[in-house]
Amino acid sequence: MVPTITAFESSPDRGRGLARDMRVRWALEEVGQPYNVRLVSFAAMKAPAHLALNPFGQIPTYEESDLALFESGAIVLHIAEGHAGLLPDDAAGRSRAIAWMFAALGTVEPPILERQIAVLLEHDKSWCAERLAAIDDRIRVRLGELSAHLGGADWLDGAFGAGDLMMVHVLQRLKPSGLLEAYPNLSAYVARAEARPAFRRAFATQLAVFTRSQTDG
Ligand code: GTB
Repeated sequence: MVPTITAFESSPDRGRGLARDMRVRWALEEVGQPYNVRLVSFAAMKAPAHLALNPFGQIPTYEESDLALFESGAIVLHIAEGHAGLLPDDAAGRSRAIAWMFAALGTVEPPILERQIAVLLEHDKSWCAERLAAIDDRIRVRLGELSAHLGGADWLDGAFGAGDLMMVHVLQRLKPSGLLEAYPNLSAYVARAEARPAFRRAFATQLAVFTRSQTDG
């Protein structure tokens, strides 16, 4: 059965691929699984039909037969477990790849999200510059650690996989900050992932949604 995912009807990121449906689209493209997209407005996300899929009223969600999932990490893991291509065949390699998914979401993403909140919602507060500097320090610590682990390798643990997909999507949100540029191997890592045909297809599809939402008014 072709799964259906949800995405913003009109994404606040203006088609830059930063909303979390992008991770799910990318995973589906990597494994060659066709999918449908149901676009939802902000109002629809908070209405009972969507809350039945995601109690927090957010995108993305994933529906396939009688399975409904929310949380981008759980959705990407479900896709990776059901298809070849995003997780290694051996049990230890699979566990390590899942550890990298958790690392992306639980260790690297939180200070990056805090930064975005500070920039978007707290920029007019007297303490914002100080807070931003403290957050940036925390981000630099994580980037330094990640950069040291990656070294000269192409991917985090052998072949490209679900851990890289999640990590790259998390790092992409740092682009406007300029923080990533101090770590050339991480910038190259992100660029390498963005050159993957599956990434490009997923990116183009979500961009087309935004472009259409602008022309349709
Ligand atoms: N932990 C959940 C997951 O990983 O799936 C978080 C899901 C989430 O935050 N979804 C956001 C959402 O639905 C969209 S992606 N927000 C609406 C709401 O909470 O009411 C977050 C996002 C939004 C905007 C940008 N942007 O403009 O750059 C980037 C990312």
